Amino acid sequence: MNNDGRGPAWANSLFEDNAEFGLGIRLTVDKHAEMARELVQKLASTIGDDLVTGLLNAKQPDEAGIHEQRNRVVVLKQKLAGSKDPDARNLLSLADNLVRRSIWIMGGDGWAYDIGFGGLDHVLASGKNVNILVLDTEVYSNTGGQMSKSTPRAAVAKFAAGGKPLAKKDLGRIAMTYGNVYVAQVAMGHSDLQTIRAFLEADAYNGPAIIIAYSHCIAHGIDMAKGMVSQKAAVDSGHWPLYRYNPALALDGKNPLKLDSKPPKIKFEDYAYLETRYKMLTKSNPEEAKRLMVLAENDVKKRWRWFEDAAKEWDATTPAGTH
Ligand SMILES: Cc1ncc(C[n+]2csc(CCOP(=O)(O)OP(=O)(O)O)c2C)c(N)n1
Repeated sequence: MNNDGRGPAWANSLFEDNAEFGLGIRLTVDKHAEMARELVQKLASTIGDDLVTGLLNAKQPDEAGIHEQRNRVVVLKQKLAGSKDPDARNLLSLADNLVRRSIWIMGGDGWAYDIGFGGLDHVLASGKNVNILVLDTEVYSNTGGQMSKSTPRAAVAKFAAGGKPLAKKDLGRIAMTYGNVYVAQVAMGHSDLQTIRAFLEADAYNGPAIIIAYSHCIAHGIDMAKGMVSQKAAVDSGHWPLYRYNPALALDGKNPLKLDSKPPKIKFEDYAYLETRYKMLTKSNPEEAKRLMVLAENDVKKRWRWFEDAAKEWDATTPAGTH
């Protein structure tokens, strides 16, 4: 909370309806804002033309714009205070909704990739202005490290004691296929600047946005005091490409995809074997560890090539970014 008593309001529902719950809050806020705008118009003679115009046409892309709108709402409330008119009283209770609100939906990979994926997909396809943050630990952490669809090939997890045989699901690429969804992949330990950029862009984007954040975890079998070292190695190996896909750029005929990390400079295994989740298979089943590591390295190369190509080539006639 800041000195004015303002800050994020938090609510949580169930694991399986997290995305839908957040969408419901978005729809409610939008409806209240619409009702407030109608009342502002209805009460224009009491409120005064200048304030009505200011309130209804306010651009609020950033903090400065939001601050100005908050000041207008203060003046509006002063004008309405004490009125017995039911419309004025109604507007008083709705007026705060005239200030833009960001809605953030947060959860882990078990939620986003698996159990809550149907809901997440529905919310992405809604076109509504919500932001989604996936804290991707590549396992179900809270319940003790079970495999999710985000677990990379060759990593050992509960239900994948012999090493995960299949490649990691690529949630970012799935989201990108919609064309009107802002998508970013970030790793604070590699670039805090790129992370901040992604958050600001996601928030400013008028539509659904999803940020997938590499989240080191005790279940990886690492020294948690050195989590940022793992984050950096994940990016340097190409396992975790940093990128931002902003459909707003496509509307200007530009390539919406920006690859923010450099080509792999260490091998995938140089990153993976920093972590017990990969290393333990070399002890329990060295042959299988070798076999899976070759396939995992190939997963990384293939994914990297896809991102590199997509960031270079852009067909400006593709009508992405429309919603
Ligand atoms: C529908 C449902 N299934 C299972 C659970 C049990 N559960 C609680 S937390 C959790 C793991 C969550 O994993 P993830 O989404 O990756 O988040 P993390 O713990 O990694 O932050 C599970 C399976 C639940 N609460 N609801």
